[in-house]
Amino acid sequence: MPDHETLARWLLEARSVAVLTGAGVSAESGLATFRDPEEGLWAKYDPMELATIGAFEREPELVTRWYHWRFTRARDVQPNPGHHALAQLESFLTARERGCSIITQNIDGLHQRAGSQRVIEIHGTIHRWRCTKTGREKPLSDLSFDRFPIPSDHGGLMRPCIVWFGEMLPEQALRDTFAALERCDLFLSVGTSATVQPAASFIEIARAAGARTVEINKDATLNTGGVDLALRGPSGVILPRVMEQLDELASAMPSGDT
Ligand code: BJW
Repeated sequence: MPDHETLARWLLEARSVAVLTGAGVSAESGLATFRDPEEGLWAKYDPMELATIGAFEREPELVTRWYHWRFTRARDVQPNPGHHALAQLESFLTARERGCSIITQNIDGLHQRAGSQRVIEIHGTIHRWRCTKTGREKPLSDLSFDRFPIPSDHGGLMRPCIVWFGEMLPEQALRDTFAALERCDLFLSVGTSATVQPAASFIEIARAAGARTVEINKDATLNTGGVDLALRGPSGVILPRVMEQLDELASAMPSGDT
């Protein structure tokens, strides 16, 4: 049986699905991943000079300009067929009273723009910024980017609500993630290199809870050896194909059986 059909069958059987996504899911929208050796952001820029609180404190103007540029990139691209297929999967499962959570490391908001409702943003979002003094948040649309860095109303600076290296993940997002991992009987890892903790270990938690594990990725990763099924290729091609197969299987079943 082809792998995408196996996955469609597992999706049909699943009571609750957790999907971990990474930068690879947004690559086909035109956003660079982090660790691609040629095109990845970290091939061109040093993460320690941009994605840490120390970097922001040393060079607030540079770091603010960099994240403003990242925001304009995210704003100017569109969700791709992979994002749309995941939104479709959520609707499919929700209509059958089954669980579906997208746990994303991406800060770009593209899952939500594709229509996904239950998205847990474990590395935060570029669309909200907060004051370094009070922690008070504002949507990015309320900020004017006419000077860099951006002063807050309370004598601090505005920084993006994203998780930099060495920072804790948002508490509520972590709680929601662990609940989804404990609950799921099918775990999909899509478009992530599985190198950044703690997200890279979520697959172990799902596996320990008894879930089947699947990886969809363009390249092999640290997770590939241990998964029950690995589908190799672009998520914007594989996910729509899986959804097509899932719809076919569901429509071939007697009503009430899906
Ligand atoms: C396709 C595709 C297509 C391409 N289709 N696929 C335990 C051990 C060791 C270290 C640590 C540890 N615990 C914590 C750490 C430190 C650190 C860490 O993990 N470091 C590692 C690098 C070793 N973790 C942290 O600091 C985290 N905080 C934390 O744990 O707090 C507790 C703590 C505090 C202090 C000390 C100890 C513990 C926070 C991590 C925050 C990560 N932030 C970033 C930057 C955000 C801001 C920004 O965007 O600029 O988040 S790093 C960057 O990596 C970004 C991503 O979300 C994250 C993951 O990357 P992702 O998504 O996997 O992208 P890539 O590029 O790596 O992979 C893309 C994949 O897609 C590839 O496989 C491609 O092949 C594939 N692909 N096109 C399908 N079309």
